[in-house]
Amino acid sequence: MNSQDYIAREEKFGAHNYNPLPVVLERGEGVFVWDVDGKRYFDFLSAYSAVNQGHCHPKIVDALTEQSKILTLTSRAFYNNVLGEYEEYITNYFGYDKVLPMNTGAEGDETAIKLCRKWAYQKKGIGENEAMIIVCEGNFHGRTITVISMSSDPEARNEFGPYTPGFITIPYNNIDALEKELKNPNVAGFLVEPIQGEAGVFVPDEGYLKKASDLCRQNNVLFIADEVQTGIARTGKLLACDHEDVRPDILILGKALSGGVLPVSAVLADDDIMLTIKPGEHGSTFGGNPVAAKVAIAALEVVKEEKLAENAERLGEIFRNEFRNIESEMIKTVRGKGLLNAVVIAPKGGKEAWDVCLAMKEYGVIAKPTHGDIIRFAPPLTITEEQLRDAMERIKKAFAEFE
Ligand code: IF1
Repeated sequence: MNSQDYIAREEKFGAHNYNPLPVVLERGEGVFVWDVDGKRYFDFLSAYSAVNQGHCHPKIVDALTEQSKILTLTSRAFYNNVLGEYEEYITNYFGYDKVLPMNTGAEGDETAIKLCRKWAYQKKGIGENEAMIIVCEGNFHGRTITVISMSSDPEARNEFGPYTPGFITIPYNNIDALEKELKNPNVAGFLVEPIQGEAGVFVPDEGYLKKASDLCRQNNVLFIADEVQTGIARTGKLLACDHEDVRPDILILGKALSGGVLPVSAVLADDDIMLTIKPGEHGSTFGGNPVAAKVAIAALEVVKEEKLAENAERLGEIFRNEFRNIESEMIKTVRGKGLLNAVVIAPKGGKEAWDVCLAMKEYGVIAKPTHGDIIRFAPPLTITEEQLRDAMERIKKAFAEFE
């Protein structure tokens, strides 16, 4: 079978809810992936920041294989000997009293919303079914009905209604709008991405998160950070909130929490919030399973052992500087933090971001356009300076094709 055959088979038997770049991958190691013809690529998507630790990281894969030979799943109907070890590890790691383990990022967001609402009724004293959560325009928190009910993106929400009520939408990066809505006594939480990923790696003004979190505290409103994409060293700190010394009341993690080997998400909070959910009120068959627990410990250890946050910070600077030096009329804006970056593409002679991605693919770098005119650049955080410079040369050649 060649690439075309693989693509045709997916087209025939798979739902058409994606439009992938035409590359068929079969192997990954570190920052590289190989296609079915044996051609090697730098992976500049990292599975949407899930493989921050690099593809098939040996330590993480060892944790996966070792634990999967011993015990994979007990459900939460019984205790197991691994979950507590993970709970202790991750709560110490991020500095919270408790963790609630789930699987996908969207489930993490759902969990945070449920937790916020419980807290609103039990602790803040909001009337039954009256709790409101403030969210931001351009947000992306996943694909469930409640999560898309918070979305302002027509593609994500149209014709999926009716929608879940209880959300107030304000512009992102706008403190005045937040301050105004916080006057509403039924507001229980403010859910925010420290950098908006799907919106095109939109970095808010310096001080925005700090002011927002201070205002939430003053108004007895929970500051809830969705760090599913920005967390785990991606932006040059362990959490993107760390750039402003902000400590979320509820922290949502996913993606790289497993280094991309299986879906693992987590919600962290202190007892005052977390203990408002009682036995039987929330859960998941797979959440906190022994394999996920061992994998997440390994994935988090790798982040510290290999100093991935420091590497992301340093190489992110180099990436943006190098990119800004590329002479191309197609490069409109370069923005980002750490190794979460985006380039806004100005179309030229009918050629767009998609064509640039196809050209980069020919030169051995894969990335994906979003919103038509933005290319996200997010390599694994294990990338070395030499590898980054090699990839940059290839990216430059791709842009030169359009001059
Ligand atoms: C898709 C983007 C990335 C997320 C934040 C929760 C979730 C996500 C901040 C849900 C997921 C994804 C999912 C992926 C595309 C993607 C994405 F393009 F939409 F913006 F990463 F850049 N919170 N992000 O970014 O996590 O339930 O998927 O585990 O194809 O939907 P999930």
